[in-house]
Amino acid sequence: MMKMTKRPPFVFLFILLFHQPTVADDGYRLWLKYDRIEHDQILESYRRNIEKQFILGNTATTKIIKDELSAALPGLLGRQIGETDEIRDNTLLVASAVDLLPMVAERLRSLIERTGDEGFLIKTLRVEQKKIIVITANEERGVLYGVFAFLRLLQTGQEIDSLEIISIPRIKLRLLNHWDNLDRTVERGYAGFSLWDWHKLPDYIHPYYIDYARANASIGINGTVLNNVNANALILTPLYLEKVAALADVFRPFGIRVYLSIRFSAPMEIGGLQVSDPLNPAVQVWWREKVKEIYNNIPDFGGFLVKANSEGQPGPQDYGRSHADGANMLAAALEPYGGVVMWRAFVYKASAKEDRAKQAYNEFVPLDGAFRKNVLVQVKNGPIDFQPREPFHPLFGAMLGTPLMMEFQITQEYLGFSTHLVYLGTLFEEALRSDTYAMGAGSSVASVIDGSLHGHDISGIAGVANTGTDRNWTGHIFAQANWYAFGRLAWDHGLTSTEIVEEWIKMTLSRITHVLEKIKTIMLSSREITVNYMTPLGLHHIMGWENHYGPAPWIKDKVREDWTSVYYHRADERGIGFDRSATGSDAVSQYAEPVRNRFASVDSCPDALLLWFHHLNWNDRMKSGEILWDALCRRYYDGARSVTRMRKEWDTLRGELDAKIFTHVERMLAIQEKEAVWWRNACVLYFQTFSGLPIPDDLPKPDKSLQYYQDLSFPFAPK
Ligand code: BDP
Repeated sequence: MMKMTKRPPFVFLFILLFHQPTVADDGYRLWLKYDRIEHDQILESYRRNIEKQFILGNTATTKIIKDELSAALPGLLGRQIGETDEIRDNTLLVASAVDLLPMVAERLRSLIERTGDEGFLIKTLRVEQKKIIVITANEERGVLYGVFAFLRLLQTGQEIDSLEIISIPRIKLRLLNHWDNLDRTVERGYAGFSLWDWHKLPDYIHPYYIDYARANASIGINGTVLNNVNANALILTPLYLEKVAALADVFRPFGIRVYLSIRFSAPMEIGGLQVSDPLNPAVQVWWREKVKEIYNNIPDFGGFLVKANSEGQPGPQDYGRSHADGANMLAAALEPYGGVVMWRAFVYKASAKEDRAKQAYNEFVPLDGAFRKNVLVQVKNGPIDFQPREPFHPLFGAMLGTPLMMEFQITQEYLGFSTHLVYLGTLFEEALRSDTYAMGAGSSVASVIDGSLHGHDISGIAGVANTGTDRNWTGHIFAQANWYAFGRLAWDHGLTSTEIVEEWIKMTLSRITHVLEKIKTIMLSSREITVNYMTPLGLHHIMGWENHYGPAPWIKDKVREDWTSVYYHRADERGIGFDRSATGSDAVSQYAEPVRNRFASVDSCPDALLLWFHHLNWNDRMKSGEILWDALCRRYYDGARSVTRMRKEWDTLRGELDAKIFTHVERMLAIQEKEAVWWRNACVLYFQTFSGLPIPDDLPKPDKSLQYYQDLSFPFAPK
C-alpha cells in the first residue's frame, strides 16, 4: 500500500489559487460575450468614457436594456459602472426620444428624426461642460438596437471618444423562418431539437427563449416564423395559439414579432369545412374569424408564411384558383390588423416537363400586380433550391409591381449540415449584389428586396434558421456566424462580408490580430472551397437522396424526374451540364439583358455557372486552356485539398483560443476533410464513367471504387 504523505494545507491553497480550471467556452453565449477587453489603452479609453450610466424609461424593454448593460459593461470594462440620475461627466445616457431630458432631446431632434421607427442614434455630446454618450431612438426597440450596436463597438475595440452614428435598417421585415415541427423535430435541422418546448408551453418559459431573443435583437432580427413551412394545421388551434402567445409575450419587448406558417387546408382539417377554396365565402369567413382569434391573443401578431401547391402541400390551385387568389384571401383577413402574408414562390409542378428552374417565374410573373398591398412574395435566392451556388432567381428582375422577399437558407442543408465550416456571408452577399438590370444597370437584388428600386412600402428578408437545442445553438460554432451574418446583412446589406466576419470573430473567438487574420482567411474562402468539392462549375442538386447527405450524382429513376441528380447534371458520353440557353430550356430568357446574353453565351458565362447554363463536351476548352474534364477534376481536387489546408491552418491556432472551442472545430474540420474527399472521389469516379478520360496525372487517384460510394447508405441521417 502506498504511503500517504500529509501535505501542509497551504499547498492545497496554492493549488486552488493557481490551478483553478478556467470555465471552458461551450458557445452558448454566441457573439454576446462580454469578456474583459485585453488591450490596456482601449480599456483605459472605455473606462474614461463610461464612468456612469443613466438609463431612462420604465418598460419591459428598458429592463432588458438595463440587464444587458449590467452584464456587459462590468464584463468588458472589468469594473462596475454605477447608475446615476443626473448628467455627470462621462455618462452613458440611454433613453428613447420621449424619455430623453428636454435639453438633450432639443439638441438631437433633427438627428433623431432621421432614425425612423427602428433606427437609432449614438452621439457624443457636451452638456453643461460634461461629456456624455447618448444612445437614443424614436422607439424603444431602436434604443435596444442602439445599445447592442454600442456594445458591439466595445466588443470589437472601436474608438468611442467622439461618436455620431445613425443607423437605420434598410429592410423592414427581418425574419428567421424556423422549419420546426410540433413534435420538436426540425426539418433540415442539424443542431438538436426545436427550441420551442411546445409541451411545456405556455406555462414554462425556458430561459433560452430569452437568450434567443437577445441574440436576434442584437443583430436586428425583428420577426420569427415559429413553425415549418410544411405546416401542421394544429398550430392554429386554441391549444397551440395559447403557446404561441406565450412566446410572443417573451419576444415582444425585444422588438420581435411572431408569425406562423399555415396549412392552406386548415379550414378543412381543423375547421370542419368541406373545402379550402379561397373564393368560397365560408372559407373566407373561417380565416377572418381565425385571424381575429389570433389577434385577440397576440395583438402584434406579424402574419402568415405560406407554402402552397408546392411539393405536395395544399393550395388554391387545388380549386383552380391562382396563387394570388390564395394570398389575397388571407391578406384580406390580416389587413385590418396590420398583418402580412409572405407567399412563397418556391413552386414547381410534379407533372411539368418544363425546366424546374423556370417554373416559379412562369407561375408568378403573370400575377405581378395582382396581389393585395400586404402580400410579399418570398423568393429563394436561386431558381432551384439553396444549392452551394446558384445564379440569382430571375423573379428578382421581373416582378416590379410586387414586393419580393428574399429567402436565404442559414441551415446548411446543401452545404455540409452542421459539420462543415462554411461561412455563408459571402453567398448572401453574392446574391444581394447581383445586378438584375430590371431597371437598367444598378438594379441589384438588394435594391429590389429593400423596396427602393420599385418604391414598395413593405420589404422583407428571411433566413431559414439553423438553431436548435444544441448547447452552442447551431451545432458548429462557425454556423453561429451564418446566423449573425444574416442578421447584419438584413439590417444593412451594404456591409461587406469582411466587415461582418471581423466583427463576428472579435466578438466570438478572438481580438488578437494574427488570430483574427487567420480565421478571417478561413471563413472568407470557405464557401468557394465547399462549392469546389461539392458542385464546381455550376453543377447542382447532386446530393444524397431524401436526407441530402453527401454526394449522389447517380440518383435516377425516382418518383419525379426533377428530384433526381441526373436530371440536373445531364452527363453523357459527349459531355455534361444543363443546357438552359436558347438551344435548351431557354431559362436564360427569364433574365433581363445584358444578364441574359452573358449567361447565354458560353464565352461570357462565368465559369462558376458554366454547367448551370450549358451542356459542354468533355473535351471543350475552358478559358484557362484546359479541357472541361480536367478542369472539373481540378476543381474537385482543389476543393478537397483546401479543406486540408484549412484544417492545418486551424491547427496553428492551438493554444491561441479557448481549448474547448479549438477542439470542437478541430474535430469538425476532420469530418469536413473526410467528407470533402468523399464528395471529390464519388463525383469524379461517377462522371468518369461518362467522360472515359483519365484523372490528370498529377492528381492522386481515389483509393475506393465508385461502387463503394454508391453502396453507402445513411438510414438515420438527419433530414
Ligand atoms: C427543400 C427542403 C425541404 C423544404 C423545401 C422548401 O429539402 O425540406 O420543405 O426546400 O423550402 O430544399 O419548402
